[in-house]
Amino acid sequence: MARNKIALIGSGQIGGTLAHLAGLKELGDIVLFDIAEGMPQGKALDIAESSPVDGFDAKLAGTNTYEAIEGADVVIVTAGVPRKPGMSRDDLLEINLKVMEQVGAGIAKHAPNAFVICITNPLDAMVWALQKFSGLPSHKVVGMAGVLDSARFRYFLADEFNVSVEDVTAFVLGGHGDTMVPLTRYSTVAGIPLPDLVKMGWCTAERLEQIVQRTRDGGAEIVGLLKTGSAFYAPASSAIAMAESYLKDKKRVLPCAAALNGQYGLKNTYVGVPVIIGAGGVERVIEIDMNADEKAMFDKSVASVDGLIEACKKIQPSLA
Ligand code: A3D
Repeated sequence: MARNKIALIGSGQIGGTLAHLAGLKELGDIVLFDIAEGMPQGKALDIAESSPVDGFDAKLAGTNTYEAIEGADVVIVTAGVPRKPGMSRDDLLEINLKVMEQVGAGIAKHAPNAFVICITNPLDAMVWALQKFSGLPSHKVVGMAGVLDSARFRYFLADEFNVSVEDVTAFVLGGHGDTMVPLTRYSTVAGIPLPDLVKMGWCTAERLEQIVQRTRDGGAEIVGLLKTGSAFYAPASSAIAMAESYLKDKKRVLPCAAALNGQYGLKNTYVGVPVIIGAGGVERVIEIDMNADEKAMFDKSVASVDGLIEACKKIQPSLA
């Protein structure tokens, strides 16, 4: 059986890390695409030269032409510009919308059967636009944000409670950004929900709220420290988990920005919700029960995503 083919559109900080991880995990052959000449070729060669040391077999190629992604099984999109200190994700909208138009056309022409994972910010609006520009079925185009946001939440909780990250599950809903909705009720340490841990005296409700806020600000915290760009290791790991679930038909339940067609009472939009990812792409959107507070936070988050989608339609009327 031939190896899977993974195309990475954008070979910057996240793209390079994705290529390295996909190689280490032997997910398939890897094509790094970028508009910068020489850079994807250089990264591909560098990672290929690490393969004898780490013991993985994968062909790596760098390219500046879309022909090279022909027939890709998975396409992960990071093309565009990242945030600099002081910039919000939304400041990136206009520049990255143009990039999504080019990328969408390239995917439609050369990899129409791929499972597409978008990472470019502002995430929910960009994945919505990429699906429109590419014309691929909406269950094959998904956005990465919730896996990263919940990983941050899990890491902070594990650190606070001094337990293994493996035993912390966490649940984050809504758009990627300041309005994301970390759901404490559905987040657990070895199955014990966080509100119960507060009752058991593991931490105070105030401390838990601080951790929730740090999760919401998790991206900005890294931008502030790095100064020259945004997070890339954890975002890459998160997208690889989604790609792996698709390629191996693992049917993992992961929070992703998914197209809603009536679920949660919403249509024609992309919002972070729990989904099952398997060989069929997004095989199911899971509709969870929310209490009044959670629903209010979710609605606020949806409204902020809707605002960005409307802004995209103004910039690019063909999307309306
Ligand atoms: P960076 O290292 O700048 O890489 C982006 C790459 O895209 C660069 O190499 C550019 O040359 C390339 N590029 C620009 N325009 C095009 C084009 N038209 N076609 C192909 N390639 C192009 O950024 P990064 O890898 O750090 O981040 C990439 C994106 O991910 C940014 O939009 C970030 O804001 C976003 N991001 C999202 C998350 C989420 O959780 C959703 C987290 C971190 C970063």
